[in-house]
Amino acid sequence: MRVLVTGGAGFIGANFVHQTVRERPDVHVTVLDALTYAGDEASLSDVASAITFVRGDITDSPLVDRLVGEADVVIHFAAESHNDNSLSDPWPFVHTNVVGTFTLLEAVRRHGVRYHHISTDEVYGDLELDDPAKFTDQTPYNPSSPYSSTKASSDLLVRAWVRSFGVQGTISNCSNNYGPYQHVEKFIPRQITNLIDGVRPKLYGTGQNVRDWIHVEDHNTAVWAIVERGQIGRTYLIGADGEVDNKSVVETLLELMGQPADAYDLVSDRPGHDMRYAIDASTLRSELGWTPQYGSFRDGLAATIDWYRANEGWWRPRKDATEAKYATMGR
Ligand code: NAD
Ligand code: TDX
Repeated sequence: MRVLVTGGAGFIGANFVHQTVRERPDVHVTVLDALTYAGDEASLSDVASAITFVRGDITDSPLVDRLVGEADVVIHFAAESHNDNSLSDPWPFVHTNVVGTFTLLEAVRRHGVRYHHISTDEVYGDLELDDPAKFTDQTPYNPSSPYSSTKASSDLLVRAWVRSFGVQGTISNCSNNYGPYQHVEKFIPRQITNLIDGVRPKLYGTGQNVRDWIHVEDHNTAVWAIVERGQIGRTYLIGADGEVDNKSVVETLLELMGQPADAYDLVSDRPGHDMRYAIDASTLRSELGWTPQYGSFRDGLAATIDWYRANEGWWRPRKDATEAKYATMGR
């Protein structure tokens, strides 16, 4: 099987490529990635000899057309992925998330190639802290940020291309991922690398916001389950019942890294900050037989801390520029 992975030099894509090379010798992976500030070819150095890497933009229609024509399946991870950036400069989000998805959909339509679309739970908006509900595939779309609205737009394009043009597509909406190779702009790696540098973690607002954490390896086993056994046209929600508030995440990191539990700072809140995400992944479990393997969030965080300690050469080059960008946002 020939798989075209867009965004394979980013966090989740790179982990997906590692997992695939490790566990599926019958699959040949081609990565298409523009290597934006968020992409790093070094994230694929361990598997470089086993894959084909193409540097290019998913809005480059002739390039996309050629690569899709050579693939059996397209798995579309590439995106502008960070909410804070989308608040200061939304255009790249429209370009990559909307125009890029359109470009891929037109190519899979021409070539009749199977397409899986990676998306986020943020398309559903947010939940109140005391709401017993979780997101399901019936929850109405209600995105809050330029990031989540462009992801929602891309999902709707997929649904239309499946219905109107018979594209063989599936969609997954996953909750917050953590694990190796995540950019230091994101919450958990930012705090781990701050602590390595002797800087106090920074919590937005009051730290009460809840995210539903899943280890990136579990996300990626779910993606394979959908690619292999998912029903065309369906949306699958991916989550591992991992709701934790941000303050508790920081307190656990502080404890695991030998600091007092209150050694963090509260900083100004993200505008429009979603309060809570929570995924009901029962369909994925019951229909596709998927189960997450990373049971303990605390153990997963400890392993992630070890990874950032052991791989300073990977994240260090991006740290100062990331913090400089945050300084301009007052966060
Ligand atoms: P990331 O920002 O770490 O990686 C994105 C990758 O896409 C980078 O390698 C970048 O170079 C590449 N890219 C960006 N624009 C491109 C373009 N125009 N052409 C080609 N390549 C381009 O993102 P991530 O966290 O790995 O997220 C991957 C996907 O998973 C995204 O679609 C995101 O919306 C989705 N998702 C992420 C999370 C999460 O917690 N990180 C949760 C749910 C869904
Ligand atoms: O320094 C910080 N302090 C802080 O309190 C940062 C960077 C974040 N936060 C908060 C904001 C969120 O409530 O932590 C939470 C997580 O923040 P992010 O890592 O920016 O993730 P989030 O905005 O929840 O979005 C993530 O999950 C869904 C990914 O970035 C998206 O790509 C994915 O779709």
